[in-house]
Amino acid sequence: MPKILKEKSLTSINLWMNNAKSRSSTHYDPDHNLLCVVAGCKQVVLCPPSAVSSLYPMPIYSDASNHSCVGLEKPDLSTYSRAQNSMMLHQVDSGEVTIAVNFWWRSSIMTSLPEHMDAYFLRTILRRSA
Ligand SMILES: O=C(O)CCC(=O)C(=O)O
Repeated sequence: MPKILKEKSLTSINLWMNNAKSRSSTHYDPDHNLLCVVAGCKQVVLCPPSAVSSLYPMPIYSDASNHSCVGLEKPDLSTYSRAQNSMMLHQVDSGEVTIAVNFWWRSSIMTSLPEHMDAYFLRTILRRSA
């Protein structure tokens, strides 16, 4: 574990592996993480919070409300016209063989919302009931 994280109270550790070029969706994460590339290469595009409205976040009631409707490369400007002003959130491109680990810890926003998963479970229950 990286020494700079020794004061952090980690909530999870994820392993990312791919054997062909890949691209993540454009999204934000409610918690913080440090992404460490162990082998291969990643390119991360980061966008400021001020760009969010230009990136058409998925509806808050959807299962993926932290994801964008548009990709960063060649967005469909006829449907998502504000995307021409934006770079946003983040998207990760991985090289052909890449292994990475990321270490996650609670953001202050998530710490102050300990029941944050309630909305997700409520949505899931309502959808199943409908
Ligand atoms: O490494 C990846 O492919 C995705 C990582 C990511 O999206 C993240 O750390 O938030």
